[in-house]
Parts: sequence; structure tokens; C-alpha cells
Amino acid sequence: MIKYIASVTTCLALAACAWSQTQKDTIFCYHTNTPVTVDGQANEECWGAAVWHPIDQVWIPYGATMKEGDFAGRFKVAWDEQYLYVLVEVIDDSLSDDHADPLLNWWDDDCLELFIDEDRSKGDHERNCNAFAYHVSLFYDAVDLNSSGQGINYKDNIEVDMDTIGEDTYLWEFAIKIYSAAFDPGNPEASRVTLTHDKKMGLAIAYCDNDETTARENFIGSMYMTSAHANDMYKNADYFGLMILVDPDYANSLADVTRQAMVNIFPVPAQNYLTVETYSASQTVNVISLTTITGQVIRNEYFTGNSHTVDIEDLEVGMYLLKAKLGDSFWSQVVVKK
Ligand SMILES: [Ca+2]
Ligand SMILES: [Ca+2]
Ligand SMILES: [Ca+2]
Ligand SMILES: [Ca+2]
Repeated sequence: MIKYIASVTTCLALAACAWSQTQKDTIFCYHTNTPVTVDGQANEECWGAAVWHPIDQVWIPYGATMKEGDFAGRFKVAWDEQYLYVLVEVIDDSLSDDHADPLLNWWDDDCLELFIDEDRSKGDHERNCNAFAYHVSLFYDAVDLNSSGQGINYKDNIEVDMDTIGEDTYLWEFAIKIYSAAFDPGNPEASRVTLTHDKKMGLAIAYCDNDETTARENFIGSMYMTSAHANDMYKNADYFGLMILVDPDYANSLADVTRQAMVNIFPVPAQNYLTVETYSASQTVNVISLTTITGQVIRNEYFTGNSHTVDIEDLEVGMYLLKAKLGDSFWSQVVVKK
């Protein structure tokens, strides 16, 4: 059993390494069993396993090319039940904050913007909490618009630490509390959301780069935007990317799973084919069941022998459960179609 778990972990890690994506695609955010320590250091196992996503779309001025060293950025994500964790690496040749009052022209100081739509409802969020646009300053203020269109500092909603890790290179580490649209700054806990496997969220990340002047010089984000909507993220969640929370151990916690089977299912994620393999030639699988996460059967396949390939080319991108039956034992695993 221990050998099998190690094998699954290795498989996931290898798959993650070989698989890079831009945020034009769905982002799969993997669960961490150990909470992240917010200290600007990426020592956690989850950061080692996660893939980088680029922050490389210049929204202002639209389509501009950033000069070498002016700005570069990329990010990783992870989650547990309490927090969404975000790690952002930023290269910026000049850190600048010209407005001492955090509620004054916050976008005209260097800041990281975290766009979060808890339930991926999309839609307007300019003066409501349908989604958040946290502008996180060098002093860790987290400013968004309130219901009157004024700045409000939501710094209690996030934990953040930024550390210098090289020349002009900074690592921002966040633990972000997630709230529903019912968020009330007077009673935040009432709308706090516990994160769960297969949850779909809206996410984008951007940087307001201000070096020489007292106004925003460049705005660079993680999503491709059309020029007509290049600066719409702060008020409209339609353009946030899709992020799906994945707990690779999810299937192991299902009550109907017995753990005697020695089955390897790979790759995770997979695009066209999944291979199901038993470790021993004498163990033969005879039924494979591919289901939705909620258990609706998509396909059953029957075979003998110790290796079988399942065609998943026609499936929609997302998560599924693959259940393999050996005699009267089952093995289930979450599989991801990309
Ligand atoms: Ca850390
Ligand atoms: Ca710069
Ligand atoms: Ca929402
Ligand atoms: Ca700057």
C-alpha cells in the first residue's frame, strides 16, 4: 500500500512538471496537506510540486512589450480547506509607492492585484462582493471598491509576506480567506467559505508597475484580454480564468473504496488516453468504470490482463473518477482530463 501511494505521488509530480499552461487554459489547483507558512519563502512541498503560470499580458498600454528587467511575473496556486494559497514571483526594476494614504490612487503605486470570484458566477463586482479585486501594496494593504465606489482596505482578508530573493526579484506569498458574495466587512466570518475538492473558482493575477512617475505606467496580467476590455477586471468577473480545486486524495476518502487493489492509473492529467495497469501480472482487472465526480457512470469497459487503455479524447476538460475492479476489490482515483 505504501509503495502504491508513493507511486501515485510520483506520477502526479512528474505530470505536473511536464505540463505547463498559460491561464488561457483551466488552472488545476492542488490541495496541500500541510498549511503554507506565509513568510515569502517557497520551502513548502506544495510549491515544489505546483507549476508556474505566466503574468505576461500587457493590458496597459495595450499590447506593449515590457523592457528587459522592467517587469516579469509568474505565479503558483495551492489550497486547503481554510485558504487559497498564491505564490507570485515578480521582477521589477524599481519598487515605488508615492501615495502614503492606502486609499488614495492605490493603482498608481506598485501593487499586485488578486482577482478572485469565489463561485465563478462571473458578472459585475465593481461595488459588491460578487468577486474581489485586491490591490495588494508594498505595505500589505489590500484595497478594493466598497458599495459607494470608494476604496476600502480588506487587509484582514489576506495574509501576505514579500521577500527579496535576488536582484530586483521578489517573492510574494499569500494565504487568502475566501468569502461569498454575502461578504460583510462588519462580520466577515459569516460569509467565509470552506474550500472543497472540485470547487470551481474565478482567478486572475496582475501587477500595476509604477517606477518613474506617480501614475501607473504598466498593467500586466495573467489573462489574454481584448483591447476593448483590457482594464475591466476590477469591475467585471467575466474575464477571470477558470480554476478548479483538486484533492488527489479525494477518491481514497470515499467510503466504498477498499485499498487492497494494486492499480496504477496514469497519466494525471491526461489528454487522450488513460492507462490502467496492475502491478502484478497475476492481478487482472476485469471492469473499469469511468464516472463523474458525483458518481454518474460515463462508461464501463471490460478486459482481462494487467494493462488497459481507456480512450478519453471525447471527454470535456475536467475531473472524473476512474474505478477499477479486481475480484471483489475496487481502486478509485481522481483523473484529470486536460
Ligand atoms: Ca512559505
Ligand atoms: Ca518596473
Ligand atoms: Ca461570485
Ligand atoms: Ca515598479
